[in-house]
Amino acid sequence: MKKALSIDIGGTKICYAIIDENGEYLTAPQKVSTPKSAEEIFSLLSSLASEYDEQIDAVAMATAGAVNRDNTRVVSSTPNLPSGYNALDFSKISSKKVFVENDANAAAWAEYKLGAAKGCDYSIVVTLGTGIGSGVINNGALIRGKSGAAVECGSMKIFADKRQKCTCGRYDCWEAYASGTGLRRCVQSMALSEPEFSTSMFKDKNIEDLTTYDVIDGVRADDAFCKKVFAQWLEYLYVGVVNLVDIFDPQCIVLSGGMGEFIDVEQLENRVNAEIVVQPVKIRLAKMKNNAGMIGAALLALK
Ligand code: BMX
Repeated sequence: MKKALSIDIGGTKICYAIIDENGEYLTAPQKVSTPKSAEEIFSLLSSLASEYDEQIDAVAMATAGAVNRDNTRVVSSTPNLPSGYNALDFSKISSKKVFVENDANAAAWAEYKLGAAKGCDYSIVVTLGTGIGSGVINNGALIRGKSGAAVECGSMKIFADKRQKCTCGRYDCWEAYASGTGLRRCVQSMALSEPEFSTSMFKDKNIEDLTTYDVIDGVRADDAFCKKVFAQWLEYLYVGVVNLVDIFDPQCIVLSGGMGEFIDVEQLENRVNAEIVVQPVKIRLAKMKNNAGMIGAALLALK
């Protein structure tokens, strides 16, 4: 049975584990904070690869950022990753095969092979985290595009009149509204505009300190203001999902990320199906939660 050291690299944390070609964990996933510079990330990855060198056949990486067609490096990324990251040649971290894939593409592969999209040769995974990631399976294969970078749908524009700047420096990317970070922006701006904030459980908190977690806690506690914020965030999510379904005509869309459990998936599915021009779609929550990227990267690396 072949094994990979699989590493998921995000802007805030790096997770890793040894995973076999069936997607089973051979070691418990471990988590470390993402170092602040590209050089430190590279040396951390190199030392992990040498630590596990004798136990593995390959190093698999799921990373934020658009990955090249050779699956060796990132070709473009938002400032959620440190400057210099795109220049790193990951094939140099180990003498073993190193396979790099975009985190959401890897998650899409894992959900297709083992999770919520199993059996759906036409499926999409949307990851709702710091940014919005997406991976599209078309006829049983990932859509890669001419440079490997296809379907960075967090960068899809949802307004044309420059309402909100995105972390990438452009305006009105979908992820500026419907990511986890988007929910934080939403709560902070609605705290200024919505009368319900004055009776909210968070009314005494500094507006700039309101977080995504506050909204989630408020929704759990039935707080009217937080429910209104979450409903607005869901509208942003809905708009993007409709666009994706009309473009790719998938059998199912899988939503992944911590906010998933608060989404009324059935209601979202009904609304989306009432709007689209293609045939009806199923909307599901991810089965593998935050580990899908690591598992998908390992499956792809050992394929
Ligand atoms: C951004 C982009 C994608 C990534 C997605 C989810 C960067 C650094 N990231 O749209 O490549 O798939 O975020 O990333 O360019 P996460 O950080 O939310 O996991």
